[in-house]
Amino acid sequence: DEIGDASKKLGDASYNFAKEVDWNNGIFLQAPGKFQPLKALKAIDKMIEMGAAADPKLLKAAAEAHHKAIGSISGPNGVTSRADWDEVNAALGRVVASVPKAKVMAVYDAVKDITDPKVPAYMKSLVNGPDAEKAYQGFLEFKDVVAKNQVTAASAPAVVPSGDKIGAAAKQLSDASYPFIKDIDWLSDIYLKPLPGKTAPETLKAIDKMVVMGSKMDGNLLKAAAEAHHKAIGSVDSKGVTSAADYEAVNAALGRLVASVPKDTVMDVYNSMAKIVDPTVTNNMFSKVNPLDAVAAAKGFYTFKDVVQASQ
Ligand code: DGD
Ligand code: CLA
Ligand code: CLA
Ligand code: PID
Ligand code: PID
Ligand code: PID
Ligand code: PID
Ligand code: PID
Repeated sequence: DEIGDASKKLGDASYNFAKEVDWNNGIFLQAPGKFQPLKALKAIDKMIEMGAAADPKLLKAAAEAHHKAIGSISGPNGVTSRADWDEVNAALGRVVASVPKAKVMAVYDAVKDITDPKVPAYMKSLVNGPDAEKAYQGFLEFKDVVAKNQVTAASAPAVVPSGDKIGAAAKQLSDASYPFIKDIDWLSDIYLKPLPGKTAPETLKAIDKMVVMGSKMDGNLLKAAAEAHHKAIGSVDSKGVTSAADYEAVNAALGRLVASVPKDTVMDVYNSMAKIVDPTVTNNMFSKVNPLDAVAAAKGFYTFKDVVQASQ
């Protein structure tokens, strides 16, 4: 396709730049400017809306391309192979082309809104400047091909299941865990802190398992889960807490999503995360909430998971 061909030209223009970026730099975990969690949540909401509008088959292909690219990383900077760099760009270009332009621009505008204007120049200062300019020129030509192939209407909304066992179990889980949800400080910057003692390549291994799980999920149920999150963000209070009803809808949507992949795929995520999350992290989280609320939530979760497993 045209986007695939254009991604090769983009690769010619941008792979030198890609090799110069230190992908293992911990700076990419930081907020791109002042830490403004509720504003950042708005920007993430725009990404969720764009994801919900995208073609699920193309999202799946993009997740598969990222998994493959993680497998071909080499060198100290963590760069993927030239062929996989092109494949990721092509896959993301196709995702972008599957949503209307306004949804893409809404992401750009909202991210711009939380980004300090000095950030791009600082990023450029870490690489060879002319290579960055060449890469950007390549991006500008690529985006014209994407725009030419872009849809004007979003894909159909998800079909949301109802009257199922997971939906009923989600009500119980949510009743048991909403007090715990209200105890959590959702606006803290602690969730952007590096995991104690873990390197980027170690962390990326666990993220790869999530990428694989994402690529195996049912596309309609993933879209439904994204829509549920978008609705939930719409009802957050000044402390970032969503309404009880929207929280329940998120739990139901995520339970159905988990049930759409094999158990081993879920356990691969759990086990790889358990390897990189030190017990001091979980203990620290526990110390910040009401312990009775946390225990009640955990009980609810362990009951819920049996219902999910039964429909898996
Ligand atoms: C950039 C953008 C990269 C900066 C990276 C910041 C993004 C951080 C994202 C943090 C998100 C947080 C949530 C993630 C979840 C975490 C959960 C825990 O360097 C601009 C200005 C605005 C920049 C900020 C907006 C960036 C938007 C990026 C898209 C969002 C992606 C989402 C990321 C999230 C993660 C995804 C999963 O646009 O951008 C550089 C540009 O900066 C440079 O400015 C441009 C002008 O816009 C353009 O008009 C033009 O002037 C150009 O061109 C210069 O500069 C000139 C000539 O005109 C060209 O013809 C050509 O010759 C060129 O020069 C060659 O140099
Ligand atoms: Mg990403 C984008 C890293 C998995 C879907 N992703 C980005 C970039 C960053 C990144 C490089 C955001 C910051 C930015 O804009 O820098 N992703 C990243 C990592 C992983 C990952 C490390 C780990 C596995 N992604 C992942 C998965 C998915 C996505 C699993 C779902 C399939 N990702 C996704 C989308 C988008 C990203 C849809 C974006 O739109 C965003 C992005 O790249 O926006 C431009 C700048 C970007 C780069 C350095 C890489 C692109 C290079 C271009 C082609 C040329 C360079 C131009 C110039 C110098 C700088 C860009 C200017 C900008 C205004 C266009
Ligand atoms: Mg999420 C999970 C935040 C958007 C899909 N997501 C999580 C949690 C965290 C979170 C609360 C990971 C950390 C953790 O496990 O804490 N997501 C979060 C935010 C946003 C977002 C802030 C922003 C809008 N997500 C989002 C989108 C999607 C997903 C758009 C795609 C549709 N998310 C997704 C999946 C999963 C998450 C598939 C998970 O599996 C993971 C998760 O919750 O795993 C348990 C602990 C979790 C909580 C505090 C909230 C859940 C409470 C449960 C139901 C009861 C509590 C049990 C116990 C006390 C603690 C957990 C024990 C553990 C061993 C299970
Ligand atoms: C400017 C000036 C003009 C010239 C110009 C110009 C530049 C405009 C630009 C630009 C626009 C632009 C847009 C970009 C958009 C990036 C969008 C990224 C989206 C990320 C998403 C993340 C996610 C997911 C994902 C799917 C999940 C949901 C999420 C489901 C169903 C200024 C050059 C024209 C870069 C969507 C993917 C996993 C949230 O106009 O003179 O330069 O860049 O998890 O969905 O689960
Ligand atoms: C524009 C103007 C509108 C019209 C429009 C428009 C276009 C927007 C577009 C577009 C946005 C867009 C985004 C693209 C982003 C590509 C990002 C590629 C990232 C590749 C990576 C590869 C890798 C790895 C990996 C992880 C490793 C690092 C690496 C570590 C820690 C402008 C059409 C709407 C194409 C990250 C995955 C292995 C490097 O909006 O008018 O056209 O395209 O090895 O991580 O090692
Ligand atoms: C300038 C002027 C214009 C011309 C121009 C220009 C240059 C702009 C530039 C540039 C922008 C730019 C951006 C770059 C962005 C790179 C983003 C990389 C993201 C990597 C991540 C990696 C990671 C991980 C991971 C998980 C870990 C955390 C991390 C935990 C819990 C100035 C040329 C356009 C280079 C996210 C995945 C391992 C961080 O605009 O005229 O030159 O470069 O380790 O999670 O640890
Ligand atoms: C233990 C001991 C026994 C008893 C037991 C027990 C507990 C096991 C547990 C547990 C397992 C477990 C699993 C959990 C899994 C969570 C998985 C989260 C996945 C997140 C993903 C994120 C993403 C995306 C997304 C889609 C994108 C890709 C991504 C596309 C196509 C120890 C109780 C049985 C909690 C996949 C969703 C946006 C990466 O076994 O005695 O306690 O918890 O962006 O994909 O866009
Ligand atoms: C298990 C054992 C195997 C069998 C198995 C199994 C099950 C795994 C499961 C499962 C995993 C799983 C995960 C679920 C996670 C639910 C997470 C809910 C999160 C809700 C949120 C709501 C909100 C918001 C929001 C953003 C705001 C904060 C809030 C800010 C900054 C165990 C079956 C494989 C159900 C986050 C979105 C508005 C609170 O593996 O043997 O069954 O379920 O307002 O953000 O304000």
